[in-house]
Amino acid sequence: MTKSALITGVTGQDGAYLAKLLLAKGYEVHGLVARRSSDTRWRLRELGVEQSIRFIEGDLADAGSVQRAVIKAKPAELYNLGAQSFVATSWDQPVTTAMVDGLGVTHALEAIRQFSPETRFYQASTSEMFGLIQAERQDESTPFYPRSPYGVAKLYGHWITVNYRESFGLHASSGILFNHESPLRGIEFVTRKVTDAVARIKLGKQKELRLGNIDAQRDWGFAGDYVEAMWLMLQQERADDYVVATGVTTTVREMCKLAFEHVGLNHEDHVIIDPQFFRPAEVDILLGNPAKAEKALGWTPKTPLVELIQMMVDADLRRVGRE
Ligand code: NAP
Ligand code: F7E
Repeated sequence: MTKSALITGVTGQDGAYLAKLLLAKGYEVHGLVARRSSDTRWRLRELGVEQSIRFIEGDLADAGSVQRAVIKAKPAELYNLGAQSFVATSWDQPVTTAMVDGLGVTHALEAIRQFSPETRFYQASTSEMFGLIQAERQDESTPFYPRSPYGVAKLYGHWITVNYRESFGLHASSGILFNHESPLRGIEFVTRKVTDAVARIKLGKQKELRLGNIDAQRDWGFAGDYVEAMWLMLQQERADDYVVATGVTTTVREMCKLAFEHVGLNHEDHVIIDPQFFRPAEVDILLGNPAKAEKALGWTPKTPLVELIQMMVDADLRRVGRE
């Protein structure tokens, strides 16, 4: 029998890759989409899956709409990827961030608890919950210390997932994913901001690139690899929490260098430090230990950062070239 999946955040970076993965596995894929005044489906078009998705209108902040989506899709698996996911915005819109990224998780879990308790649930947790790191390499047992309203809201979402698993026996898993990028990454995130700028500078459409704290370090992987880990979590007999990371950390500065070098340019000739991109509180360094996911799920990251950045620069060169 065809399995049904419901993805919240289906129009986002991960939603698009996950939809493609599930469709390839033969799932019927439903996507919860919030009402927007302009088109948000470009990623689904780029991956060629827009026509195959059954869209259901709804908003994670609106409990009734999430319930109706669960009743309509009758999903065997619900992937809760919808979120206000940009950390910097979370200081400007802390309440929206808490509503969607925090309470929105409860809305999804409640819908399952009341109307579809057999549905398996995936929560998109994040390395931002580690924030001011309490261990050199972060794993599932590392204490959390979020540093942004986003991190705080996500921590609530994480614990409510654990709590519903323990309270009601739901098959609810939380993937603690470290930064993952792709050519479909939103332009506001640092990797894509850099690769888009590199393409524009190379093609003579831009001269400089303004960045904030380029000494920050991140454990960056490829989104296409990471959605496989999400799926694997929901195929396990028991629900659990897993860190998904590469185990390698790199500064923003070094990531820039890789991107500029790929087109024969020197980042030092173009990058300008601009205080407007510094954050009220920073996560200085993240470095994940994915040993549990590797052992229990058989998952390993496949794409090194240099390959990922080159893939992103090449995609942006093609896009900017078409403009
Ligand atoms: P993204 O590209 O920003 O996508 C977010 C998605 O959430 C979009 O489809 C967006 O819809 C949707 N959304 C926003 N507000 C909503 C609402 N009120 N109701 C329903 N949907 C809403 O994020 P991503 O990079 O794919 O990340 C996916 C999830 O993983 C997010 O929960 C993020 O916080 C988490 N995460 C991401 C990373 C990472 O490095 N990418 C790491 C750890 C965890 P619109 O298109 O209409 O705005
Ligand atoms: O910043 C620094 C910035 O916005 C990375 C989200 O997917 O991953 C993402 O959150 C680092 C930070 O991602 C600029 O200060 C310097 O230290 O690409 P980012 P993020 O904040 O790590 C986690 C795991 C998530 O869960 C989130 O949803 O880069 N940085 N200069 C800059 N960052 C941006 N955006 N722009 C700059 O100009």
